[in-house]
Amino acid sequence: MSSDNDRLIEALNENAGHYLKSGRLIEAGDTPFQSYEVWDTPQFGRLFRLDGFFMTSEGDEFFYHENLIHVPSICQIDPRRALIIGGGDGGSADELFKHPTMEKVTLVELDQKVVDIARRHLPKVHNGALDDPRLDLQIADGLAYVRTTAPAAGERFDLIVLDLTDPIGPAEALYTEAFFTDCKRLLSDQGALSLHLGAPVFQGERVAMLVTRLRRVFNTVRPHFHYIPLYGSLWGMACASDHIDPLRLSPVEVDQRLLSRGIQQLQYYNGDTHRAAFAQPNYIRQCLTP
Ligand code: AAT
Repeated sequence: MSSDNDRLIEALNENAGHYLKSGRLIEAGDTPFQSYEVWDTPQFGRLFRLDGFFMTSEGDEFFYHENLIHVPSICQIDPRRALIIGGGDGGSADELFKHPTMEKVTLVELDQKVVDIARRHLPKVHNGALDDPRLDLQIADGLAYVRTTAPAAGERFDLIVLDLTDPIGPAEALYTEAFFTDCKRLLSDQGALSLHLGAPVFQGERVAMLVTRLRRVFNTVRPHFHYIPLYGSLWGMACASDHIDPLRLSPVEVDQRLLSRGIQQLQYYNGDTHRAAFAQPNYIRQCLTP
């Protein structure tokens, strides 16, 4: 048995949580916004935490980023412009650039230090996406950015990705009905919002509340669920849109689109996982029924 001080522990609620053996500390410090640590862990290699919460790791990042990005974007005919709020590690941008029609990804990250850390320590998470010429990197508060941006009709976003810390503490205001409404204003006529919701088993009220808020703003809200190893649990995500519905694509159509777009190197996502992610056990259906 290892002692508590070689463990990185994350609480999922006040009664439960999970841990990973820490391994070697590579860098730690405080930014003007949050504290950070980069570890080299035996289970997942490089691992990044903010304020003591797991953000991403090079060993499991594909579970999170592939589903957050490809579930909505495969439903769009030609995803061309995307906005990521948060996501300074570059993992979401990397997945977006796999769609050959992608012309521009605007990434609005609050904390310059997160981008610096990712460039230095997390190359297997961003795979160079942070230096892709199609990336428009802006260090700013996503809340203010979404409120004040007024793109011309042809410059609206096909996808807005909330790749944010959990809706407790600083990011709380980016999970409100008002913020979702501001995001909707920026979406194109194939537009969708993609975000993560939390752990239905351990944070059921949070997941249900977010789905309710999204349903007040968007016509079609499709929660989907994936096991995310770093987060220690089944994790909810949602695709919210007035234009696309991920349930309309069959597994075969998803696989055909992946093939025709030349997206062949994914580690998680395929037509079967796309469809399966929307299959909800009864207790989750009940949790999500208003
Ligand atoms: N790609 C998976 C990693 C993240 S990190 C979330 C990012 O959101 C952090 O870099 C943080 O600095 C940024 N962020 C927080 N608030 C804002 C804001 N207001 N505007 C812009 N960026 C912000 C997601 C982790 C998910 C954790 C699940 N438990």
